[in-house]
Amino acid sequence: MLKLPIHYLKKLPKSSLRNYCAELGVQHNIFNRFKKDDYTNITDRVMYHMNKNLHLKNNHPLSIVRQRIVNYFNKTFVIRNNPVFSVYDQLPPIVTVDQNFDSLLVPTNHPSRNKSDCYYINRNYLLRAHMTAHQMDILKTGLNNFLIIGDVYRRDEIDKTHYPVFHQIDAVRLKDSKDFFPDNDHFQIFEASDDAESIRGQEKQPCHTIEAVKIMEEELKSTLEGLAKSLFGEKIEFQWVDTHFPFTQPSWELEILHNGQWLETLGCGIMKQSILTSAGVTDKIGWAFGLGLERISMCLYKIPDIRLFWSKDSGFLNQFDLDNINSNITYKAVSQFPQCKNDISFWLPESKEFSSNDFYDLVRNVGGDLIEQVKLVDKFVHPKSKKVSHCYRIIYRHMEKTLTQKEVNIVHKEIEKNIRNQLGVTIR
Ligand code: FA5
Ligand code: MG
Repeated sequence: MLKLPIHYLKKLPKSSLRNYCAELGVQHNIFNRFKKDDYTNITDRVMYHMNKNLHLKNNHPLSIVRQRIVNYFNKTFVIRNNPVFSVYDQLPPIVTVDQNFDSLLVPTNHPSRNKSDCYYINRNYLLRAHMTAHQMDILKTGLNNFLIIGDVYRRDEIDKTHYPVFHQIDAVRLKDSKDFFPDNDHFQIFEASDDAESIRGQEKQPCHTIEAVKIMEEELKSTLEGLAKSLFGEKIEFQWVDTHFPFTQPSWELEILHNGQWLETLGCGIMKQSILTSAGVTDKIGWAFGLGLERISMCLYKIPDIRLFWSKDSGFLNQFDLDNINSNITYKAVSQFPQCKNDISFWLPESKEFSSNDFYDLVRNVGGDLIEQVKLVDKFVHPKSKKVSHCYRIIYRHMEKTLTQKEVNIVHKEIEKNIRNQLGVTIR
């Protein structure tokens, strides 16, 4: 059995959780116990981050950006002075494989399902890898406009912009034919087509009329451009890039120019009609998007490192004690402590699979937030034995003090010991 951390169970807002789950018609699995199996790969360090609710914390930059985005939607979409978007921001992060993937048409062989990319509790449950995992449940309640906000978990590289836990806002907006032109009874959203849904890429889905799709695309893009301008100012430079998601078609990404580089901030598209059909919605077309709160917040406040969002240092948090959440302040580094670099080289095991993400997790598990970056710097195949060697550079930096090489060596040795035992590698 997997023991969930006590702080997670203690701090759960049980009543609100029960209400949400009842409202959604789902039984929440936090009340279940979780059997471990061959898929279990969730680490203690990741569990430690569960239910911290940074996106709801007073004066936290993620919470400020969340509020500004919700405010933008409440201002932009109103009927008779009432905001139309419902907000879900306390859904707990344990979801089923069905919620995270199947309900969203993610193919069974899609790489995003791999053990090396997700934190699985067991074969049936995982920590959600995106907020879209709740889309189907909320659609089934009959809502047409909603935002879903929370923490998501992915096994990923380690650097200044990637952390195994980050936060997303997802949105859905549905319209029926009357919502397009209230005075026009003849406007059609759907057209008959013999084509299967399997056409990919940027073409519209065969069941939609081109007029409906174009109007939806225009509303989606102008909504998100308006959001970018409301956050970053009118002068923000952005570009749209075509992309692909299993649950939308066509699909796009919005990139904004940040420090001279294009940074992906969100993915979006026209919702796959078969998802709506499965949710019991037969007369509407929808758009959806998902954006990363850390990315936006890092650009907005010039926060240089994603680990800072988890800092308990008052030097960090006090800077976001704002009188007006719309003020665009610039984060000032409390102080910059030096990095320590240590390399680690090893032969990969011959009889066992090796994934870099397993290595990254282990490094993070042992070194915690002392780890700033881990990079594969060299790969080498021995010409005779055909054995494969990897060399990684681990960069250590404490956010609040200077690390000595001696302190780093202790952690580094511990990492060596752990990878030898757990990953079966041979240190060179
Ligand atoms: C998704 O997660 C889709 N569910 C988004 C979506 C929803 C598309 C609904 C269409 C309809 P993606 O993996 O690209 O897509 O992540 C969305 C955003 O989350 C990214 O644009 C980025 O801003 C942020 N993000 C993704 N990975 C990370 C990471 N490792 N660290 C910080 N932010 C990340
Ligand atoms: Mg993406």
